Amino acid sequence: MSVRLTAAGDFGWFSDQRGYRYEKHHPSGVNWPAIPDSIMAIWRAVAGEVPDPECCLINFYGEGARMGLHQDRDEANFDWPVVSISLGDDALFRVGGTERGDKTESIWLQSGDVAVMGGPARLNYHGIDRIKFGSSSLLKEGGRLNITLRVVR
Ligand code: MD6
Ligand code: FE
Repeated sequence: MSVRLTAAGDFGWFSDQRGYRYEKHHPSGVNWPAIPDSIMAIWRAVAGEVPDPECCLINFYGEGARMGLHQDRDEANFDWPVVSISLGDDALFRVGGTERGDKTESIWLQSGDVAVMGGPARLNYHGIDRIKFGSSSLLKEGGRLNITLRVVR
């Protein structure tokens, strides 16, 4: 993983020498800010009849950043979907099945695209192979923001 990240909501995603985990506070000790209403509205429009998200993870991909194939499985209940919002530069998203060796497909995610991984696809492997740096004018200095929403507990 080569992205930079921050978070909003009741939990942020954090990594240090002890590994990756959900944390109630920013490393500085303050609470994460509330998830903005405009982002909550997207969750309510696409996630279905499900609890509100508890984590809004904000990843920034600069030139050359990528994210290796992974499953999102650090949450307590896989009945709830993960919703992902893409902003800025185009990104090549690869998605496979629930086993690491399964066949994969790739699609370009563009600014404004919203992806939902839920139901039988909730635990599918996925990642970002590359971004097309400078393909969008949304962010003045280029790059891509990906916002993911999750129910954690
Ligand atoms: C990204 N997305 O688009 C990485 N996870 O930058 C994810 O890792 C992801 O798009 C769970 C559900 C949807 C996703
Ligand atoms: Fe993911």
